This record gives sequence, C-alpha cells and structure tokens, in this order.
Amino acid sequence: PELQFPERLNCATELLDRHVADGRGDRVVIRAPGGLVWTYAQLQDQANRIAQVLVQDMGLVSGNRVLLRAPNNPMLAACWFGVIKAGGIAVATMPLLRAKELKAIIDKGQVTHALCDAALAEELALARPEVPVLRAVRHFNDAGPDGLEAAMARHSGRFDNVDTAADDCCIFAFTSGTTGVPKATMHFHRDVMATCACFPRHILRPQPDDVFIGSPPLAFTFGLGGLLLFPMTVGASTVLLDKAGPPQLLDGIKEFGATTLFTAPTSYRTLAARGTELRKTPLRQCVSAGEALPATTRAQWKEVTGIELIDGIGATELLHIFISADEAHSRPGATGRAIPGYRAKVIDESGRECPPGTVGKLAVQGPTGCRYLDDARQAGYVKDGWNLTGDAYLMDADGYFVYQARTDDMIISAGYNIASPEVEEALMAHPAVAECAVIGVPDEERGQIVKAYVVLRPGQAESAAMAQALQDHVKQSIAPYKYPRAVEFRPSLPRTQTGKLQRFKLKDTE
Ligand code: 3UK
Repeated sequence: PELQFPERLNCATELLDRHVADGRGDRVVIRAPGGLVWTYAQLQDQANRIAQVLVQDMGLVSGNRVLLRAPNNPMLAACWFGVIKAGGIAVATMPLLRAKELKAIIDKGQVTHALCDAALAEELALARPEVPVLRAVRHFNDAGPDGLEAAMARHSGRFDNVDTAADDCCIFAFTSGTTGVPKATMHFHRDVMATCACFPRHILRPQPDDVFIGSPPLAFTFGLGGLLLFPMTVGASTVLLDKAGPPQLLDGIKEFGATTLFTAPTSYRTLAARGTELRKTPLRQCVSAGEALPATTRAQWKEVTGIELIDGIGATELLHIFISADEAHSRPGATGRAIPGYRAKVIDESGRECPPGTVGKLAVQGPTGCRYLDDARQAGYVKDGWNLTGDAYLMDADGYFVYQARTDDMIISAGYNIASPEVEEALMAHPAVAECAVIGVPDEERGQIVKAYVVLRPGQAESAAMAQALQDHVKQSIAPYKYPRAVEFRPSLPRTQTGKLQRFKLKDTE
C-alpha cells in the first residue's frame, strides 16, 4: 500500500514543499563549504524562482528536457527542484564531461534547455553550435546581469508546481558506461517517491537530525538519492561538496558533524587509513555502492571506525539500491537481501530460477525499473518483466545475494569459472597492493587466462619477484587455479567518472 501513489503527483511537492507547509521550513536542508546554509524554506524559494525563470523567461513547457551541469553544490540542487516543479525533465550531467559527450546527451535526450554552473560553461559552449535543439541556456553561480541569479531576483518566491501525473517522466539518467557507450533511462515522479520508500525507509531509517555527506555527483542517481532525496524524506540535511575525494570527505565529516556517509568501496579503502579520526565524530552510518565491497574493506572499516558498512547494489536503470542489508543483518561477502518492495532471483541461461548456491544472472522486479530511451536496448535489459542488471550472483538458502562479477567479467579458463572481483579481492589483501583489476585474456591452450593489472602502494618496487609474491599470495588465499598467470604493473587504472573500474578498456588493449 505504501507504494501506491495518487494519479497526480509532483515529487518536488512531496520532498520539498510538504516540509514547509507542515512547519518544518526553518530546518536546515543544505550546507556547503564556505559557510552557506539553506533552510527548506530557502531552498523552496530558490527553486520557485528558478521554475519561473524556466517557464516565463526561457519558454519551458511541461515535458521539456533541461540539462543540468555543475559540481555538487546548493544551486545545482535548487535547479533540480526548479526543473521538477516546472514539470520539466532533469538531465543532470557529470561535471567532467567534454563537449563531445554533452553533444551526444543533448542529441539523444532532445534537450531544449540548460542550466549550467558558470565554472563549467566552457565545454557546453563548445558543444552548442552543434546542437541546435538546445535553445535556451542560463548560467548560475554567476553574479553578472545575464546570470540565472539576476533573472531569479526578478521573480517571486512563490510558484504553484505544475500538476504532473505520477507517470510523467521527470528524470533522464545516463548510465556510467562501465561497458562502453552510456545509455539513457527514464524515471517518473512516482519512481522517485518509490525509491524514497525503499532503501531509506527500510534500511537506512534516517532521523530528522541526520547530516548526510558523500562523494557521488548528483548526476549519478547514487548521489541524487543519497545526497539529496533521501535526507529530504525525513526533513534531515545534506552537505554538498564540490570536491569530494577522501581528504575533503574527512574534513567535511568533521566540520559539519556528518552522521551518514555515501561513497564507493575504493573511497572507504583510502579513508580507512585515517579512519580512527572518525571515531571522535558523530558519523554513524556508512553506505557503500557502485562496485562490489570486498569483505576485507568491510572488516577494515569496522575495525578502525567501529561502524558496520551498509552495502547495497543499485543501478541507474532501477534508479537506486534494491538489494541491501542494514548493520544488524549484514553478512560479510553478501550484498544483502531484496529490499521490501523488490523481488530478486538468480536465473540460468534459459531463464529458469537457479537453486540456492548456484551462480547465475541477477533478475530484479519492483516499483522502479528500466525504461531506456532506446527501444532496441530495452529488450536486452527487461525480459518477462524482470530487470537483468548484467551481474552474476548466487543466492544462499537465507535469501542473501552474494556478488560474483559483472557477467562480462566472468573469466572462463580451462573450463573453470573465475570471477574477476574475487581475484582482485585476494590481491588487495596483499599489503603492497594499492589497487588492481583482473581480466581474462585470450589464450590458445586455456581459452582465457587470468591477468592482473596492479597499482602498487608508494615505496613498493615493480619487479618479477613482486609479481611472483602476488601470485603466491593469491594461490594461498583462494583456489589456486584462480591465480593470475600474468601480472602487469600500472601507475593507475581506467575508471569511469563514477569511480568504477573499466575492465573493458584493459581488455581492449589486449
Ligand atoms: C554494479 C555493484 C556490486 C553492478 C548505483 C547505487 O552503481 C550504480 O549504478 P550504475 O548504473 O551501475 C550499476 C552496476 O554497478 N554495482 C553497483 N552497486 C554494487 N556491484 N556490489 C554493489 N554494492 O554491476 C550494477 O549492475 O552506474 C548504485 C545507487 C544508484 C546507482 N545508480
């Protein structure tokens, strides 16, 4: 029943205006470095002005697509709500994208309007001559007479949200491209509310006094949910950092008294080195998603901070996390169970459900799901009403899902199935290893062999002896046939802007 929504629904009304109407307007919603603090009433005022600029000055009509481009900051959040209030579709883009990638998104999404941070104006300006569909652009965090702020000052802080249907689209989200070309997915107003009724309500259970902080960009749905929508479900607050590497996260947690952290496994691994400093802070909940969480990282985080990590698998196609476990129910090595509202199963090649303990393809069904802009791709992701995320998993007898690999990252060597992340985890437990990536490379005799790309910690020497030591270490920690027969040292590894390893790029170089 909690996932039934009225026919008319605007998620900005529910997540933002509701708090002001119910007397919570004076509560803080956003803080940012430099001392900026906005209450719910102030965010509403800003978003209402932006909605009017969009509709009255920029000619936006319901259903138009608005490109948003900024590092995480308060104006980006205000613009997101402004677009939603005006009945538009928010197309948030990763800050590091170049003109060519912006052009592809604008073309694919038929984006007509853009609100862009003045600091990131350049690449959009370069793309503009090639995208005539984009007819109106305004820049924010811009004090000039043509800036968005000057236009906002000419409007009132009052706006009646456009009366959207629960099934009207409000987000185009682009996937991070772990397997290459980014794909665009659509989400409706009710999907936003459904996501807020799942992971936050059943797993995180935030309190109004919680302070959220983290690294994922709001352009990545992991960040949009974790750093904007979820705190707003209970009138809590968020800290938006324009730079959110481990040092900034650490400083931010201390400065703002953050209680709830959202970041990726690699970031937890780096932060753990200074994790004891976090014991003196109010930090109490830490969410990891985006990539598999190695059991060693979970154990290390618990040891240095005393906090049990909350792992969760989410996907752009499903908007947010659908399998997870809270601190009390977490199991090392397992992502968790299907969050109430979702169903998940593991299926074999013919689509039949696998018995517990057997590796197969993850299939998910629930209140959110994949809607690609591109129909041809849709049939590949959604089969018989189940979303196929492209992950290999097994489910144990208690309904816990144990991650194996992306299905494209399962290596078949001499008839053995070997999951890249398992070999990576074994390697990362070696003290000389900072980062690594494991792929299968073609081999005449074995079909494929396991190859490891390794980034060593500072001060460690790249040598044949080191390679041998790493191979021996893997043979001793997991089944020996999984050890990397080839080891190559690298100064760094290719990652997406959401921080995910791009194993396909390494495969391409082979
Ligand atoms: C992988 C994980 C193991 C998995 C995302 C939380 O990552 C997100 O979305 P993307 O579309 O990628 C989806 C794919 O990433 N993955 C994510 N989380 C985990 N693998 N353990 C995990 N905990 O391959 C999945 O299919 O970029 C994550 C919330 C919103 C998101 N969009």
